[in-house]
Amino acid sequence: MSDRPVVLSGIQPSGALHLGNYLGALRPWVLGQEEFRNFFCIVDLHALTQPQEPARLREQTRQLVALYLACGIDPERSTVFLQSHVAEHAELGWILTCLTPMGWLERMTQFKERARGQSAERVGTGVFVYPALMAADILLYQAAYVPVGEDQRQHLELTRDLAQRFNTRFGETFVVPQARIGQTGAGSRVMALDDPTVKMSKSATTEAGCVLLLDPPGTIRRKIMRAQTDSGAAVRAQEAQAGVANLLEIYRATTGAGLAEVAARFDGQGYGALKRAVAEAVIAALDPIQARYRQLMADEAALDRVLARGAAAARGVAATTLARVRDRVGLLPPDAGPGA
Ligand code: ATP
Ligand code: LTN
Repeated sequence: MSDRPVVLSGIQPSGALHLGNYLGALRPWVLGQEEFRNFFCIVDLHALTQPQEPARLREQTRQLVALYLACGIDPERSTVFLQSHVAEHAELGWILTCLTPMGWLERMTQFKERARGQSAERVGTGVFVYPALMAADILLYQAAYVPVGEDQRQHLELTRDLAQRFNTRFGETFVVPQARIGQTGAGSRVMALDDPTVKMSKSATTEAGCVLLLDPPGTIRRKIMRAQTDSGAAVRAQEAQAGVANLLEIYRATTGAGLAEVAARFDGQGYGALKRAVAEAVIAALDPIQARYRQLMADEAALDRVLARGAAAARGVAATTLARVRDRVGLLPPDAGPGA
């Protein structure tokens, strides 16, 4: 393997991707393709923590592969694969689950939010133990960095704690990974358009709050024009409240403009003008992605070939780590018997 630092990240195929996924995750991945040795996974086993209709899960998984590539992930330079194609994830996930105290998992905000208001009879156990599987995804590849949005910080801390716990108990085995959040400027936490106090999310927010990467231009315009703004009448970049601040951030992230430039352009302008500019900037950023996506979806066999190649490459690395882990914890190797 090359001596570039290893990066691993993943997205669940649990619904259509939105602008937050792009600005917080996919785009930073694309920008790091030269600098790092990259593993980009579609975490389909994680999607099973929520009820999924099988045909729909298959479809969303293919769509997500196409979107990875349409956003600029180059399978010649980065390893793109499905988590479920590399069985080592599930196996290391189990070993790490056994090392994870319940108290650590009970503190996870995402779990608390998903479980809120539901009885223990109804919340799937997968939602609870999921951070141990996420840790396995990362530690199998000895990743140094994990580029994610702000909402994943807590899961990354748990991954680091697990890596350290394993290393202390069984000897140095895992690289302790670092989260990379918002390294490329804006985008680490894109807020919902209709309620800028919560993050834009594919499952938790309303359709109106979320610009989907595949939304047609008219829909994008409508959603952004209806976005919640502040109680004032004109833009003041320095004193903007949540709604306007979010729109300014989206503008910055999609155009590459600096803070001063954005303030100079919009200060004193009405909210309508800001929204029109943001809508056009988002449409311009998404247009080439949508065109490329349509081309890629027209050739499913080519997408499957990318996944097959990615899984083979990923397995090679994952198997090496897992063999060491198995040995460290005292599991006999499968080829140790007579005649092996
Ligand atoms: P769900 O609502 O189903 O949990 P999600 O919309 O939060 O989904 P994930 O699949 O959990 O999306 O996240 C994929 C990646 O996108 C993660 O790295 C996550 O941190 C990032 N991300 C998600 N939402 C945002 C957001 N609003 N702003 C910035 N990054 C985000
Ligand atoms: N928990 C993440 C998805 C995820 C992930 C990972 C992200 C699963 N495994 C490994 C980075 C690295 C989420 O809900 N967004």
